[in-house]
Amino acid sequence: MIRFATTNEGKLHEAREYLDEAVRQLDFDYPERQADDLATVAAHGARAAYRHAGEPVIVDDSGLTIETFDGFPGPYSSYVEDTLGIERVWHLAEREADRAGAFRCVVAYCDGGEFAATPEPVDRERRGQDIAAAERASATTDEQVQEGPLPVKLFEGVVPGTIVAPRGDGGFGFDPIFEYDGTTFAEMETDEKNAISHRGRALAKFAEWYAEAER
Ligand code: ITT
Repeated sequence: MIRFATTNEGKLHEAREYLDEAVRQLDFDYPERQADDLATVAAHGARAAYRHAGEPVIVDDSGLTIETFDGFPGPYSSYVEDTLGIERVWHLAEREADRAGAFRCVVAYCDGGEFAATPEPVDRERRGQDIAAAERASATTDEQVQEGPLPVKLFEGVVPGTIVAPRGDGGFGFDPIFEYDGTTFAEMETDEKNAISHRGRALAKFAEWYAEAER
C-alpha cells in the first residue's frame, strides 16, 4: 500500500485510476519549500510526508509552464490558480502570438529505506552549499541527523500543448485552458488524459520502477 500525500482530489483521482487500489490518500499538506523547480519541492515533500506517515509515500508536484512567459506560472501554479484564476491566465496568453505551454509533473517516492536515489537538482538558493550538511542541520531527531537525508526517487512527466480559451468541464485546475492535439484536458475522460498527461507519464515511470523494485 502506498499513501499519496496530497490535498488535491483531482490528482488523487488520476493516480487511483492509474495505480488502482494500491494507493490511498494521505491528507497531509506537506510544507512546500520555496524553490523554483518541481523536483526539489517534490523531494522535500516526500521526505516530510514519510516522516509524518511512517509508510511508503508519493507526492506529486506539478504545474503549467507558458513558454512566452519564461515558464510562468511553473512551481507557482497553485498560487496563480487561486489568485488570478485560469480565465485571466488565458487572457494574458491570448495577447501573445506564441501560446505554447506544457504541463510538468514530478512524482517523488520515499519509503525510508535505502535504494539508488535520484540525484536532486540544486535549487538557486542552495547552489554552492553542502546540501547533505544543510539537511542534517535541519533534521529533527538524532536518528535523522546520523542518517542524513532520506533517499527519494523522482519520476518526471511532461506534456506539450497550447493555451486556449476555456473549454470542457472535466478534470481540474488548468485543464480547460490546456489543449493537446485539438482537445482540452477538460474535454477528456480520466483514462484518456492519463494516457498522455504529464501525471500519467510520471506515474507510468514510477509504476515500472516500483514493480521492478518489489521483485
Ligand atoms: P498538493 O500540493 O496538496 O498535492 P496542489 O493542488 O497544491 O496539491 P501543486 O502544489 O502541485 O498541488 O500545484 C499544482 C498546480 O498545478 C495546481 O494549481 C493544479 O491545479 C495545477 N495542475 C497540476 N496538474 C494539473 C493537471 O493535471 N491539470 C490541471 N491543472 C493541474
